[in-house]
Amino acid sequence: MPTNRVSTRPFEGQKPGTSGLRKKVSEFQQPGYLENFVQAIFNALPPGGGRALVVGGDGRYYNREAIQTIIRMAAANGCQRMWIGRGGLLSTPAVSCLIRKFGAEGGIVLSASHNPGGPEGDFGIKFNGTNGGPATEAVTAAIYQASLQLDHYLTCDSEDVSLDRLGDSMVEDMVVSVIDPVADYAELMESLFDFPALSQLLQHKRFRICFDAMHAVTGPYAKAILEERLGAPEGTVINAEPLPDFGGGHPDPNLVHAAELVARMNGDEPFAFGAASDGDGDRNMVLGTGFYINPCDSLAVLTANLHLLPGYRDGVAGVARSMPTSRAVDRVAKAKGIPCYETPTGWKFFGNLMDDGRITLCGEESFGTGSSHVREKDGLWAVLCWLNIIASRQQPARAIVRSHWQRFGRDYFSRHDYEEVDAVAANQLMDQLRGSLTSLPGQRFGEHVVASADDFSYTDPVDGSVSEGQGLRVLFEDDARIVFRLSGTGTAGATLRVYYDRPQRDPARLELDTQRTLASLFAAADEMAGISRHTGRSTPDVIT
Ligand code: G16
Repeated sequence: MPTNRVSTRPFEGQKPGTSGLRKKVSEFQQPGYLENFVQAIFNALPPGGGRALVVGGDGRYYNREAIQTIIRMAAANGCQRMWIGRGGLLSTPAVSCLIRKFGAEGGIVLSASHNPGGPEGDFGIKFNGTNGGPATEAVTAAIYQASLQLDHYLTCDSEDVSLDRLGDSMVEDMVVSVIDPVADYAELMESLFDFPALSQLLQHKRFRICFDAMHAVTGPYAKAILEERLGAPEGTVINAEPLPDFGGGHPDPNLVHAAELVARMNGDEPFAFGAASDGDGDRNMVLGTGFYINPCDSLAVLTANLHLLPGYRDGVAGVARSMPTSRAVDRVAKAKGIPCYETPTGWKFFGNLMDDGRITLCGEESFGTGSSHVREKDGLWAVLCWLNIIASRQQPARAIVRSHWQRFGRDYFSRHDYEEVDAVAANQLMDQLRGSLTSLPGQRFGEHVVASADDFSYTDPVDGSVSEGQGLRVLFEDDARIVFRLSGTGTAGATLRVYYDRPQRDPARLELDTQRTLASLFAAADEMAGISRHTGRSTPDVIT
């Protein structure tokens, strides 16, 4: 079959953000747009690279069409072997699992994560490397450079591959295997957790749970593992069918968007535990009865208890958190005498630390938690961790968190997002604040006096690479902290994220209202950065 060389010209703006290239579906549907980015991936790989790839997506609108394009282009670019999840579905952690299991040279994930889908929604694509993790900064920079130099892409005229039938077929010289998207991932989970104990817990009459798959990719995984393998009652997983538009919802597992889960948890049925996952299955939100567990606390609690789980009996080598994530986990690491790394936002920064054996566990405030079993954050894994800890300690989630706070103290944490802000105004805010950083120490904002302020820069301890400009952080003398950064995952205007955290050690002050506890910091942030002046907004759009 002949290879077609199709002339093209670079598109502007194919620079990957925090996690791959995310744009409106309509932008991806422009002739040559997806093709250019895929060709840029192949051009950026080392010679002979990309011969064995795992490909899958979260099932959002345009997933199937994109996969057929990628199949033809991969064959024309010399790929020999490709594994695709049936129906074009693979969760992001499952892609990572399969790359590692098959020894593939990488993978292509089609997802815009928690962003809405459908013809008017978002689409995304990212490349994962041989370790199963998101491409490093050096690789994404190479992909971007390649995208700027394109004058052609390679494809072929093959028929569409049937994505719904398991089995192998040939496209040029490439063997394409359509595989069960769940089986290998489920096997990995079984090797990490105490499945008999989980079965007993989930079949207990007085321990009902609710898992909201939000009509996204985790549905089939959660049904297969929680209901079919572990015997949780049918209906435990709600919104289990992946839909191209996520049923019109916003597949972001937080208290606002996982509204059905929250309503059920607060309803008449006595649920002991609730959880939700996002579009591509890498994020998680966990809830106890009448109790929201902040992702920063979740990371700290998992770090303190991971040794209880069969796959982690050897202990935790070290932990890492993204810089804006609260410092709750730092104290657990200190108590355990293990290292704790502070990385920039983005899962790609954890990969080297895991590959080098420095960390076992990592997480972010953005509802991401994961371990070295794969190189992505993993929503369902985090839920199984919690359930296994509940089973092992024989305590409800709420009691586990409360006793954690009693032992380690609590870090009140909240993130305020100002979405679709005018990009020029958002950059002005950041530039002005950056310009004032050196003069901030010593200044008082209400009850808080600034101790230090900087623009976070990270030197990877493994390869020595330096990532600058990763967020403005302001630390106060009372140990409270504010972080300002612009999101790297939005697709319209700019999203300003302001992160607040405030440690509390007084055992009598561990159950206060978070927003009220942090209110004086909100005022300080507005005074120091002029949030309302620059954005024209008096309140954030999303509070987590
Ligand atoms: C991605 C990254 C995460 C990051 C999150 C938010 O997650 O993998 O590391 O924390 O975006 O990034 P930002 O604050 O730049 O928008 P996901 O789940 O969207 O792939």
